[in-house]
Amino acid sequence: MMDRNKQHPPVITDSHSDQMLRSPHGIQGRRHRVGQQRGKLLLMLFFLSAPFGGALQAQVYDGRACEEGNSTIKTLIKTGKVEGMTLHMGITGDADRWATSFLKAEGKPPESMPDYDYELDRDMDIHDWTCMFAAFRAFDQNQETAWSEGVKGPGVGEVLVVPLKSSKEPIRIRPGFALSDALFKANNRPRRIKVYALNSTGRDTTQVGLLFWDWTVLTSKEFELKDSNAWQTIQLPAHSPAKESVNFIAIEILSVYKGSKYDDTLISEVMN
Ligand SMILES: [Ca+2]
Repeated sequence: MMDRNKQHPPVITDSHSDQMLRSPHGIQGRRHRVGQQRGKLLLMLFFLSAPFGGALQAQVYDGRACEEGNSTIKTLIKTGKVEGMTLHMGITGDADRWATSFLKAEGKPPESMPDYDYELDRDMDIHDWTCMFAAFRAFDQNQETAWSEGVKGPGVGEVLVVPLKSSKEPIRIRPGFALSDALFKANNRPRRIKVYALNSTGRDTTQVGLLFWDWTVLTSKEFELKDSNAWQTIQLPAHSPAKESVNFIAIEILSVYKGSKYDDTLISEVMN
């Protein structure tokens, strides 16, 4: 367990954070499987401010540890409809519930993760550690962090849910582990994917985030991605969500380009 009374590092200024980004963090465990992610692991302000326009106010949170994926998403894309399945988006939100699985950190957590979220909260280390490859890493507006499926094998059939700004604009996707070309090649990249436009009719705003529930599939389409460490653009058929302000897609992995070292499939960023 983390020592919640530990001495906190000094406030990281911009110049210091740049230095820390270039330094080893002593993070062990499964990090080595996908290489060292540099420190911009948790920019929850970005998470909150986009794509929702910064409607939520930052408060002091402990951060919830990521524990398990959300298998109900598979029911949704299979049957086209799921009642309930409340997903929470916010600082203590369901960072691990927006995908059917995620790669869990293994080994001993570090004494302290870099507090890039310092101004928000001084003690989200357990969140930072356990959520290292959780779903929201694919929509944190940082292409150096990534969601990784967490099942045995390449993760065919695993699904990631992503919020988008628009149902009409093309979708930009950065497949694989974009942090470096070496890591991109070492790990699996999605090849064929099936993308589902989702609708959530149940919505609420709370002090600690946004809630979404009652889901349907509006349309879907398969795509073949290029094996390139670069942004790619896909476009779904026209569809009409109940509310244009926040939209969702689900991305199902159908096949992969095999990694040279690891059998984990990653997606670094999805947005529009
Ligand atoms: Ca990311």
